Amino acid sequence: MTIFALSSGQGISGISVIRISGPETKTVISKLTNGNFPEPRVATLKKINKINTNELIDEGILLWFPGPNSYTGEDMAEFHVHGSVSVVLAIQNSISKIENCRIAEPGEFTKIAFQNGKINLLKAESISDLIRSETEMQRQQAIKIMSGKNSEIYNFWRSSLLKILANVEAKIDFPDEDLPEKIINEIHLSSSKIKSEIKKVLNDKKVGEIIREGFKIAILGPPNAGKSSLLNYLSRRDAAIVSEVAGTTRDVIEVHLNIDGYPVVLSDTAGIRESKDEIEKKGINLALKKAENADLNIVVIEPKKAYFTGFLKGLVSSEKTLVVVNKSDLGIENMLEDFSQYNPIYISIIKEKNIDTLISTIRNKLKNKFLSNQNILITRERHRLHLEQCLTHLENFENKRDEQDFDKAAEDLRLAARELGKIVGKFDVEEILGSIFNDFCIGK
Ligand SMILES: Nc1nc2c(ncn2[C@@H]2O[C@H](COP(=O)(O)OP(=O)(O)OP(=O)(O)O)[C@@H](O)[C@H]2O)c(=O)[nH]1
Ligand SMILES: [Mg+2]
Repeated sequence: MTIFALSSGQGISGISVIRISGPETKTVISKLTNGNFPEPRVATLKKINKINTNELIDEGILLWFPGPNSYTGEDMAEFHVHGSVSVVLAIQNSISKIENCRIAEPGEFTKIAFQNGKINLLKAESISDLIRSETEMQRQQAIKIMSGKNSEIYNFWRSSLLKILANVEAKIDFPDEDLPEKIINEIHLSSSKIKSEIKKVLNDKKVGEIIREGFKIAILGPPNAGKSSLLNYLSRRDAAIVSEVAGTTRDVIEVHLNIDGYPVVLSDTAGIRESKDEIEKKGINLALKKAENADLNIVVIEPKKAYFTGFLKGLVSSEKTLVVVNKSDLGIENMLEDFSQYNPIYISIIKEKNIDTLISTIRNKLKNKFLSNQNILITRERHRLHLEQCLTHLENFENKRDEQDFDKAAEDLRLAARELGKIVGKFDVEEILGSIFNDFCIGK
């Protein structure tokens, strides 16, 4: 099957790139262009016609990459045309009329590259991360994995385990020959060394995942305290409706921010109160869920209602909560409760007072959260699960010290090595392929 897709962004742009990969690539080129077939990897200016006619669609650059020296390993081509919706549609329409040509699924080019051994799974994932990266930190993390740093370490652990396995298997194959004491000691030493290295990587406060997904901050509090005003102020746009009506926000409103290079996902939520309104109740439930999953909760209240009840009372005693008293312009002298225990930050969004203190407090929390002295960072839950599984198998292995258990111990090692292989894509990959490539964009 030959696949094609718009690989550059949707909509109007200077240039659009349509990519083709598969055995019919040559046919596509011959049917859409006239004249000499282009030289491999040489940008060639071509008139691009509607299929089987001389009706011109556009003029553009054609690149021809014969396989296997291409991104996917198959024959590939790229049409660089004017970035117009109608030009792209006309070209795609013409290609789709050729037999065995169809539009690509999300991530399909990269999936083929992986299947043809051009890249490993970690690299495929990091390509997706790089495309999605919004901040410098996310870009650096993706490029580090893309260049193979993590793969090297996982592969090294895996090959060390396979070496141990070879020794254990030797014992099974030649049971009469005693393994020298030295080798048995080495086996245990090297397996426990790998175990402690994996443990160290797992004990990472999820920094890699937070970099990839963004540090999640939820704004919560009673209605009308100024939560939406705060979201708008921090994101420098009117993302949420602000009004003096209590209960304005119902849905969760999410904005992506870049604070000093740190990726942040900021959520504004419905004001929390007892409500009989079905829609408002749903909004409040969403707010509670956001609070649970957030890395930091900012609880906003106003001076005239400066007390916490119910859910908020529990939330403010949590370590991941920052208490903010907004509307300080209305006076904080008459606040009912002594708030010093919460270490609140007093701000006024309308008068733009003290918000810099709030921002620098958030900044410090971010700095601490993103601090890591790890050599490699886990960027996805998938990797974490495989590493945890690997540890379990290694522990099982270490618990089998008797000679008669050697064949079972060998199986534990095999399973442990397989878990590491799954991260890089060396074993049983079919079932995990779908879940990885599905969240790519089309054309990559
Ligand atoms: N005086 C004063 N009013 C403010 C300040 N910040 C926000 N307000 C006003 O407070 C009202 C409520 O603001 P919102 O941002 O909509 O409050 P909210 O917490 O999102 O409210 P809900 O969505 O209903 O839960 C609006 O009329 C704002 O203009 C402030 O610093 N001082
Ligand atoms: Mg609101």
